[in-house]
Amino acid sequence: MNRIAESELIINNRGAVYHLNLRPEELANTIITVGDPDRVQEVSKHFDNIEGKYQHREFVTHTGRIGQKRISVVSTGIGTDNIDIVLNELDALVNIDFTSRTVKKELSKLTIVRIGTSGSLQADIPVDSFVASTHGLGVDNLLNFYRQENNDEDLHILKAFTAHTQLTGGMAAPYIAGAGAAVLKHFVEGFHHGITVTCPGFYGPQGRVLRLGLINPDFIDLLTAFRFGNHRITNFEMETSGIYGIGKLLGHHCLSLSAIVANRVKKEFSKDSAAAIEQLIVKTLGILAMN
Ligand code: R1P
Ligand code: URA
Repeated sequence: MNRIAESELIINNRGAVYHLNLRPEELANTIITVGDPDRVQEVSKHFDNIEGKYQHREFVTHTGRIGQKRISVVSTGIGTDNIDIVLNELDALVNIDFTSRTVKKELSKLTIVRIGTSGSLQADIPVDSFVASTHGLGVDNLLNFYRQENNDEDLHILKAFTAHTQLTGGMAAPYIAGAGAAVLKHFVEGFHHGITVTCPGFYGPQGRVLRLGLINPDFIDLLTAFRFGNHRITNFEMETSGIYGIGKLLGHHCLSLSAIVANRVKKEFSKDSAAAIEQLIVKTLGILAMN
């Protein structure tokens, strides 16, 4: 077994992984990720008990229980650059022995569910509704640094998307990864399903113009118009493709859920986004506690 060097897997004086500041025993196998560090307490306030609170930089974790179910809620901050850190460190916490610094023989599968906010790309997916992402389609470049594994349907969607948007060359090559089917199947009633596009920014990369001009101002309309069989792009945000891409390569069950706070077709923003997020948190915890 190859020993992973101190420079590659950084463990602090507390015996905790570098960015997340978590020791293996401080993490549950069911994990909720949220972008906003302040949203961690909005999730953990629903726990029956909280056994530990941990923080380093924007990475806040609360671990506790709802009934018998042990759950950790972890903030990721914004963007797939942070997702690279969070997913790799969550996996290291369960699948690497911190004493011998070797990969364990028996690998564990985590259930990782993102509760985030997002912009709808379809007129019929209104603000304050919820989306469960069937796929994360990344235009953020993260997975292009890893050896990817795709099934045939994913590759067909990607090929159709590349032909439709002509998004190659100058910008990052798109990539795709599906949701964990074992967890997606519990999130049907009350959720729109569709492809979520993950962008490397909130303004230009999501077609928002404040003062800067865009190279491809039609990009957002192309996303709305894209169809492949029954698949369409429902929404975009900034983490899903990284979670699905890295999570799948590492063998975890991942799902991204979004409260729609903006509808970019109808040019509307939620009048009470906090209430929509609270509803999504309660609904998600109810489903996770039962499964
Ligand atoms: C942008 O405002 C942020 O909101 C969305 C995007 O993915 C991005 O992180 O998710 P969160 O509300 O989970 O942060
Ligand atoms: N988060 C995003 O990334 N985009 C939106 O439009 C809303 C939330």
